[in-house]
Amino acid sequence: MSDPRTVYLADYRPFSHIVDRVELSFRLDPRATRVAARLHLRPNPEARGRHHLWLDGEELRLVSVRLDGALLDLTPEENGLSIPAELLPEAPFVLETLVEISPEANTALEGLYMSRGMYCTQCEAQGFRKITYYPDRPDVMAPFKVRIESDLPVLLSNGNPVATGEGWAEWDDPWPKPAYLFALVAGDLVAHHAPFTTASGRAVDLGIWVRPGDQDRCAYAMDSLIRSMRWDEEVYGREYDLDVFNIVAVDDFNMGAMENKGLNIFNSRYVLASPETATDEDFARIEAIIAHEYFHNWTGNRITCRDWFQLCLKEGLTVFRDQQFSGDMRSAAVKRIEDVLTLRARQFREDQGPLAHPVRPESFVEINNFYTATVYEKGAEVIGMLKRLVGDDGYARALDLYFARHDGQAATIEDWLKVFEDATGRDLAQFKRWYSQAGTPRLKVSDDWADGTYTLHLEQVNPPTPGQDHKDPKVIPVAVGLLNPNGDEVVPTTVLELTEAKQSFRFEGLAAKPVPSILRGFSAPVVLEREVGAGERAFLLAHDTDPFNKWEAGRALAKDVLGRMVRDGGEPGSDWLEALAQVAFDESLDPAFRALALRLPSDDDMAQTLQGAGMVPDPDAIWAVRRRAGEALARRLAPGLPGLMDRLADKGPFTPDAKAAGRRALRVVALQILSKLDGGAAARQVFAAANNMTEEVGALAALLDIGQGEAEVARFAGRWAGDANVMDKWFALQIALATPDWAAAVTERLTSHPAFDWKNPNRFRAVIGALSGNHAGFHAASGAGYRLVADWLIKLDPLNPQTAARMSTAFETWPRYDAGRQARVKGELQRILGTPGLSRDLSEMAGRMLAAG
Ligand code: B3K
Ligand code: ZN
Repeated sequence: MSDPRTVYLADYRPFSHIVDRVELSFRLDPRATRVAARLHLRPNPEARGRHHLWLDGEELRLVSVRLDGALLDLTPEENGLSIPAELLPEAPFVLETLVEISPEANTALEGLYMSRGMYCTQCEAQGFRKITYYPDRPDVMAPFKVRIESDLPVLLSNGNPVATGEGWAEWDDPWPKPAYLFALVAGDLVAHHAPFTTASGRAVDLGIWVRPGDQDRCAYAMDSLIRSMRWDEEVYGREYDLDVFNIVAVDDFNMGAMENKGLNIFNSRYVLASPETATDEDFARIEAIIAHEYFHNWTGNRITCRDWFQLCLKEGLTVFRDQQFSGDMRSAAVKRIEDVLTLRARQFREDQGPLAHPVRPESFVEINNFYTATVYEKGAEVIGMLKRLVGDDGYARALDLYFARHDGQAATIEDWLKVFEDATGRDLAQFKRWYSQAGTPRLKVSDDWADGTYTLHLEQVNPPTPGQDHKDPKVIPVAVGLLNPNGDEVVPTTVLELTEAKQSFRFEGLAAKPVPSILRGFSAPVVLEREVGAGERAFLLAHDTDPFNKWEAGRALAKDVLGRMVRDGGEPGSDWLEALAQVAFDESLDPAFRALALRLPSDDDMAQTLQGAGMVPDPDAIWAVRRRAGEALARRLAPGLPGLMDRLADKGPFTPDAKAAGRRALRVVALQILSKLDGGAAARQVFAAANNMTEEVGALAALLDIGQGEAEVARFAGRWAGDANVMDKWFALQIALATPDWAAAVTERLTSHPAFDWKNPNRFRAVIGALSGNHAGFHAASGAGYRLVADWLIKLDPLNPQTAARMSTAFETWPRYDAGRQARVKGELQRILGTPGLSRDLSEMAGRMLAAG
């Protein structure tokens, strides 16, 4: 799809000028904030020849422009200001602009906006142009000085504080940065402080800034920050580089958090936590996101991206780093399983539909639409493969070279791969296809056995994706181990490198035909296709020494069982039930692992799996089968569950660590299984006795899942009415667990609840996102789910196009389903596309999704 506003990677040109430094001065006012900018500029020798100067700018009221002190008479264009070449000196010069903006009217939450009386900014990717005229592109890097004038007590910006007085503050960021990392915050805030001393002895004042009253919910985020800083020193040799590091929590935010230099801004739900209000999942997410944004200081800020097509350079790497960190802080095996669950649920889903795109896209209309699971999660997987191929030492050498060679630069994927080539001597030309070819490869495996030789035949199939019909074979690292029929490992993990469409690998000198454990640790982001019987899966679930593949065997078994029930009816076989019972009550296994093993594949995962097998998934049938399988599992496990729950109950005071969280996770899974048979008795007890949010919300979910819990829903709302982050859970849960026929109606009822503040992105996501996530409810054959989501996207779009576009991915799976559902989705997408004044964001998304049919 080509739009007149399409931007292409191939069109990259260096900027005409160099910005040596930037001085900004803000006089804050809700309706008329004045922004004065002094840009110290000179022609860029790399751009060759004389050029005009283009400054991006949107929704700005230009008051004046001066060049070396002289007023210029210029009329801005809709999206920027052009200063003709003949007016520009060939020597360094100073350009001063004065503009006026209205933070209060900014509902898009991009640029400078207000959230409950506080000023804050979000500039990535292209929000700085809504603050002042500037070359808003990541390859233009400069040091910034900022002065803020306001009556509000706390005034923050990037870098180090320089001076402050009654009604003003000045900040200085010595590190050259692109405009997308600019940040400003002003508000009535209080800080939770802690000191940190870097490995080389720099004293850093850490501050987490929140609304008065929230300061006692910052301890976990602060602890996570300190551990992240230490870890980056120890594992990557990266130290922090300013005197202060500030984090601010805001309630209205389009995403999770933002890595602005020295001043990270966070969605409050990823900062504030106490045992009573945050689930263990929340604690883990806070730890991961605090780490992620902190790690960006080196992978993103010190080394940034040359252009937005290189987004995975910072995001894939930073996700990879935060996953390593969480693996080190918690159980690496459990973390890997969770990451693969997310990858399949979000990225494989994206890759199988109309929105599939390469890790490094080659064109876009709205860059905000490319902050995707492919860029982030698949981007991280690609780095994991690279590490596996060059080894841990090679990876460490390549990273050292990356930091040494590119510090202070705006780099590309070519630069990134070159440091691996230079550090390890390996040719990565073929590997680079992982960045340019979209789609999830399918890895077909068969084997044979003769005379002590076992042979694995591997074949990769790279299915076509939008705009990419033909694909060349990739380098796929396939980690394999072999087990003896008695369960001993005869060949420990070895990495086979599949580089051609088809290759065979031989293992010689074996006494008996082994059982292969393939794709250990999920060594590549592919779909493994191999005919395996239930017996072999159960064997691997019991004996595999690779924890990922142990879990995967149980997962595959569950999918086989559910898939067969959808196709042929019937009840789950005893192989599966017995295998799960073994795991559930095996006290030698980590409770967190057991909890994961007992979780059934989601409806959406089943739909994806059936689609992959060439079937048209029926959402109602999947829903019904999943319930029946859950009940069969409950009948098998029930006798042991109350005892298991007793053994898992917290003995001492609450701690958020992985071990305690794992016990609670298994306890809640056990409760949810038991509730299918006991009419909710145990869940009511747990709900009443809970001293932590994990069990409170886990028990509520157990009740809602069996169509009960009316009293608990009311009690929960009464208790938490004043806490927006907790109330988001209340909204989401009721919709997520509504039965298919009722999901749209429950959503509709909740959208007229007085606390449904649809302009708040968290609340909008909690409600509308929960409906899109209720597979059978969203895909109800009547089309009621589709219609309701489309109505709300159309309503949100004029105010907040970014969040509307992001949530439109609810529709991305439509080609999977039957003709009736397809027609209904297409109708809704056409209705969205036909809405007058639709944003560039949402029209690009709707257009791409429709192009599939
Ligand atoms: N870099 C930001 C995401 C910005 C999204 C802009 N639409 C947060 C992160 O990835 O850390
Ligand atoms: Zn990031």
